[in-house]
Amino acid sequence: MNLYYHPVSPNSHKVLLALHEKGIAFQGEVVQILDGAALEAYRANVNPLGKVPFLVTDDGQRIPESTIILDYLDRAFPSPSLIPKDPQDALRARLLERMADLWLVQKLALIFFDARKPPEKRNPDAVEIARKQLARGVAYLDDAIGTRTFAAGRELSIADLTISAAVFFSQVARIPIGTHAVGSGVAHGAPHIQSWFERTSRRPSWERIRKDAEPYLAALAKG
Ligand SMILES: N[C@@H](CCC(=O)N[C@@H](CS)C(=O)NCC(=O)O)C(=O)O
Repeated sequence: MNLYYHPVSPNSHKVLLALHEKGIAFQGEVVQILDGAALEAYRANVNPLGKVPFLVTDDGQRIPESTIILDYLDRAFPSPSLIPKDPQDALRARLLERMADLWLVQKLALIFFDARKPPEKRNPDAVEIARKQLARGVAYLDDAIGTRTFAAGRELSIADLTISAAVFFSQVARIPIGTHAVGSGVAHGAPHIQSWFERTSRRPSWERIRKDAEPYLAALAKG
């Protein structure tokens, strides 16, 4: 099984967390998504959508979309399950996973990539809307997590994977979700997310991801 990914990409982190938590052996293929020529070669030769993560299974299935890859992995490698057996908990896990993707990861990505553009190509209106929606998403998830050990159900689930990937990326993007203000003029503390993330990010799966990301984070910090 081959996973095309980038070590700082939150959508890749969701999938890497699932692979590590389940102890699945795989071949990791880093795609340099910030290098235009490398990304174009990947789009032409591997994944016509030009996005990571992208999974190629041993029986030849080619699966884009991180959430669908999580679904595939949970069916193909059921133990430990990352989608709760209890239907209500499963619904909650899927809901919080979607909320973290749509309201956190996607808004953070918009803000992050806008800031990397030359000033004349930036879109301050879109960034302002994204910041406000990000703050709403953070408030929703902070309330949903409350004092729970895991975001949904009694065990780690896809909700924990995607929310923690979003929080890690918020630190990379320097819009940290936690006790800091999120967005311009939209101060929002997230004490529940912060204490949950402190615990969740101590898992060995996160330690592996942080180690893999280190050189890329150092390069990003240099600009
Ligand atoms: N909805 C997709 C989004 C994938 C995505 O946007 N991946 C980013 C990295 S986190 C990417 O490949 N960016 C490269 C680009 O857009 O050029 C998923 O969940 O897998």
